Amino acid sequence: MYEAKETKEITKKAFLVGLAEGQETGADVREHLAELQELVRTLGLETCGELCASIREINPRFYVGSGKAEEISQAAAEAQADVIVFDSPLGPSQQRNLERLCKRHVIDRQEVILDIFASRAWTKEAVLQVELARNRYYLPRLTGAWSHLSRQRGGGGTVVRGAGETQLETDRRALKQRISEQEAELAEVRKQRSVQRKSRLRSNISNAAIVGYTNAGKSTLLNTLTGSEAYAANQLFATLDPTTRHLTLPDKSELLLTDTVGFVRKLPHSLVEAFKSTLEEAVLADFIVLVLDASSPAVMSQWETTLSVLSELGADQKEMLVVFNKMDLAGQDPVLQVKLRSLDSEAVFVSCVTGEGLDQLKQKIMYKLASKNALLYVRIPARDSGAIAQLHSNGKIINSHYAPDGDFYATVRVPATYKKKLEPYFVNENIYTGEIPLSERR
Ligand SMILES: Nc1nc2c(ncn2[C@@H]2O[C@H](COP(=O)(O)OP(=O)(O)OP(=O)(O)O)[C@@H](O)[C@H]2O)c(=O)[nH]1
Ligand SMILES: [Mg+2]
Repeated sequence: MYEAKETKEITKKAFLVGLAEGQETGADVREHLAELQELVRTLGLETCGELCASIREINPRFYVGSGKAEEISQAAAEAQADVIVFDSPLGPSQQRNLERLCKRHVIDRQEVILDIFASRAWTKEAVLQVELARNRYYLPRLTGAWSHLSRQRGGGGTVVRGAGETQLETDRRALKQRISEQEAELAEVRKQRSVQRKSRLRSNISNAAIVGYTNAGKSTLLNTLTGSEAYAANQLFATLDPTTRHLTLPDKSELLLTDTVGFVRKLPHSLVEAFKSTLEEAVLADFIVLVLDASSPAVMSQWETTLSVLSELGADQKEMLVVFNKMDLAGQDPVLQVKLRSLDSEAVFVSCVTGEGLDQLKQKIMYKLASKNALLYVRIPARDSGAIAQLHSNGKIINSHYAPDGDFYATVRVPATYKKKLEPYFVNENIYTGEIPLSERR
């Protein structure tokens, strides 16, 4: 299990606060707190107590009413907590007021997620994206007497919080400066990523993005299908950088599969913004392979979160292939299966551990590809050399030969949108074999 060494020394115990707002029930809050506990554990903190409450409206001073804030303060003191973690997003001044009242660090789910991302970021792009997201989050919080937990940890800390106003002003200016530098650097990275994408698009191979809640098994699925070795582990946000692998299906059709960063409830907006270029993989793919952990008791809300993040990215209308993973753990409970089917009647049930359902998944991918691509057998007359060149750049030639009279025969896979252009040359369309039929050979 992962442990953030630096954090362990500073903070050991976390007191969690979950609030039912609007239509949320007590069960919802407990589900959210169970996940928050997992997130906090990922940071190396142990949970020493928790408090659930429901609130009718958000109090501008403490987020909760002052009586409830007092209650939280006492309970955290009794539990000897080092830090209080709210599942709800706290504004900068609410956070400050709570810290003064409780005399402890007070953070929210968003900051926990930002810190996990910071501890996971290895590549230049991921480090840059996380630091930018953190700095944007910290800018309005750069004030007050409490030297901040995360700042002490020093992950993305570029500015040391000073004691007086003047120091504070200097810090703010420096942080703003750093943010605009990072924005410029990230714009450069985005440019490079779009060049890579263009070359992938030019390759005429369909693209699919694997998306889903964190820990659903996305990287494992990529590895199982393509035999690659992307990092997969039983931890939250194991993957921050997209990995693309080539998949050849039993019918010889091909696909580029990209594994992406996982989603979570209340993914901080600054992170979604900063990770846009990574998350755009989902927007730009031909279709989405949406993976869900069927064994998780929270599978329904994970489904909703995944769809809402996709909609925030503008990718909720994309074609999707829904995959319920970890069926070895979920078992054969018919009630669960009906519940999952109700989310998507076309969904595939798989287990990356036992291999169950993977053949069916490949079948479905093949059907998807067949609807996007056309497999054609064409004859291009010898005099039409321009058309032959175009065929090479727009499609994938599976096999070909020149007849004695110089005519060019080929079995090609082309994007469905290009098929019309080849109509004058059709010998046969929608053939399902890479072989040129004998009857057509001269
Ligand atoms: N039992 C079981 N475990 C699985 C299955 N698929 C994946 N896992 C495990 O689930 C954990 C998470 O898998 P990952 O592939 O890292 O999940 P991910 O969706 O890529 O997670 P992030 O990158 O953190 O978003 C790992 O410990 C896997 O071994 C499965 O079908 N059955
Ligand atoms: Mg992963």
